[in-house]
Amino acid sequence: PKNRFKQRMAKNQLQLGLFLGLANSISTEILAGCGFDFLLIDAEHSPNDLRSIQAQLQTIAAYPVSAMVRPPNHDTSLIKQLLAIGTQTLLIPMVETPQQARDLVAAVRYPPLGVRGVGIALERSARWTNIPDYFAQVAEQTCLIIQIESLLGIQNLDEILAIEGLDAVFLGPTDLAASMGYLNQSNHPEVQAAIKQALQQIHAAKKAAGIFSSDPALAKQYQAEGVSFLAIGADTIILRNACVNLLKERQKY
Ligand code: 3PY
Repeated sequence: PKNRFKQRMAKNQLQLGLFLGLANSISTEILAGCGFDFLLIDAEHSPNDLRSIQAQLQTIAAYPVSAMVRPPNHDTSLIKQLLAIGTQTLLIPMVETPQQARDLVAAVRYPPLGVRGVGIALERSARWTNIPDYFAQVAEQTCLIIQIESLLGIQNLDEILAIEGLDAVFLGPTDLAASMGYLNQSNHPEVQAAIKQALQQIHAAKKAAGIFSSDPALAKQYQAEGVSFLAIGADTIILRNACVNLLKERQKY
């Protein structure tokens, strides 16, 4: 299948998405029908495993929304499994050095460019069959996004951006703020200045940029600064807020 997220990213179209931490196909199916451009299945901070991720990929595939998966780390074997179960767009957390970025590019590509193992008879990505142009399709549709979310990552950004095979950079304001000594203060002027500067560097390298922001005013500012894909919330917090607000309203009566 085509990777609509990657196609829209190439055209610089604004895409809005949601983090999924509930780790279940029923809530994911409800959210898949809401009109988001992408849904990020998170395994860094949420209890998603390979089976829950695969079930959600199957669910999302029935709707006009793109799936993205964030593994908990850079483990090559895990990345191989995520690709095998049909992940087309990967968001890799905490990339800090050019070597890490090069290793990630190698992990998502088949030889000779990379080290991804070949086992298509067992893989959902190949639909368990021998599609004639499978390898060309995979090369075209796979989208590798790295997260820059630490001071070291920011310091190495230009060198990282020069590495071939990275499709986009996603900034993580919360972790970046923490690494700059401003835990839980992603609105701090120094953090905002670092984000603005990073966006300029990403733009100059002709790469797409994404970011997380649930604050509408900040999200607008990031868009003006060159962000084309935005995660604007998480299923967990939306569910909680909706319930808290419902109870607040009813206590009026
Ligand atoms: C961060 O802000 O650090 C993220 O990883 C996005 O949620």
